[in-house]
Amino acid sequence: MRVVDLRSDTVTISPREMLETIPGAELGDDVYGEDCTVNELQCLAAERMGKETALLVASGTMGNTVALLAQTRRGDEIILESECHIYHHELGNFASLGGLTPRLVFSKYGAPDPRDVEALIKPSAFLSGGTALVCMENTHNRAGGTVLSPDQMSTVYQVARKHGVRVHLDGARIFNAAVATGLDVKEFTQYTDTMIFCLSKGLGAPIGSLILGDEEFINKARRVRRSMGGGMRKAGIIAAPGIYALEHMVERLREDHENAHHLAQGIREIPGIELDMASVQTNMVAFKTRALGIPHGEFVTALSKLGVKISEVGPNIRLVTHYGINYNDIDYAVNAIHQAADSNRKG
Ligand code: TLP
Repeated sequence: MRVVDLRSDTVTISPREMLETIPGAELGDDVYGEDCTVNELQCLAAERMGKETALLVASGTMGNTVALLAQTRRGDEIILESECHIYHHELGNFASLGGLTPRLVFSKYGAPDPRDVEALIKPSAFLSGGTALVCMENTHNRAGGTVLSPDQMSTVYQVARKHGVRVHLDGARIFNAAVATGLDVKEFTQYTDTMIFCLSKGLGAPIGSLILGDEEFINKARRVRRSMGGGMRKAGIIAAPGIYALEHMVERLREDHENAHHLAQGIREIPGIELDMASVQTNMVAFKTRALGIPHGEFVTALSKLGVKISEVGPNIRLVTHYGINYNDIDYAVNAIHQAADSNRKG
């Protein structure tokens, strides 16, 4: 049976040309800082993001965790958007490994109101840790891949700065935000002190994420990474496809966005499917089937029987477009969704 996998952009199979960069990669021991290919990737990433320096880590989760631990102390508070990945999908590392207390700020499309952020900022005192960090996520996964505009990021950043609080960006999919708006990625990243982005999502690399910030922060991050067993040796085999991803895979994200839009258009009229077109801004389509009377888990199973893999993320069903998915696959998925919805009505 034909299978169209829309569970996540993390399932992307890297292009052959990308994987062919691996055998020729110049390698060295990266714990000694001697892997030329890793160093090249880190320089390239820092340059693209307009940050002083960068550090390669195994995953986005490791990147966020290392970044949080490298700039906070146990007992500190961090301000998180209530639906963010760090809070929902990273197994509470900020608490269990970092000893941090989350203070949540609510939003509709992932962009917190700076006044709500300001209201949560606490000075450090004897009775409480005080706010060490404000985090943002762009694009915002659980909101449906929505973009925080540079203006929205800027207002939160200004509020944090006013109170001497640092800002971290979970920019796992920050290039999707840049491509969707036609802006240089630095327009976004100028409004954060530290950040991560992922190579292994829409950019299609097999492994890896980068942490970025100034030298002092990255030196601390290197220590935390090492303590977690994340000091990798000949990591150039990860970095080589990462360089290819940065050089060849960014602009094509546009295709994923067009496919997601086409998908959303194809299913938005199905009676009982609740899909907010305003949330369809990048490579994700999120909807609910409550009004159809089908629990999300059952809808996911029904679709998989029709050859379309989708997932349940938070309060939504989520479909994600990515490299390897074409217009034809989207039509196939649209048909399957119509079929599953129709058979439920008849049944
Ligand atoms: N997100 C995954 C799942 O964990 C939900 C996905 O399929 O979307 N930040 C954001 C905003 C993310 O969406 C993810 C992955 C991460 C961090 C973590 O990256 P990895 O999976 O590399 O640890």
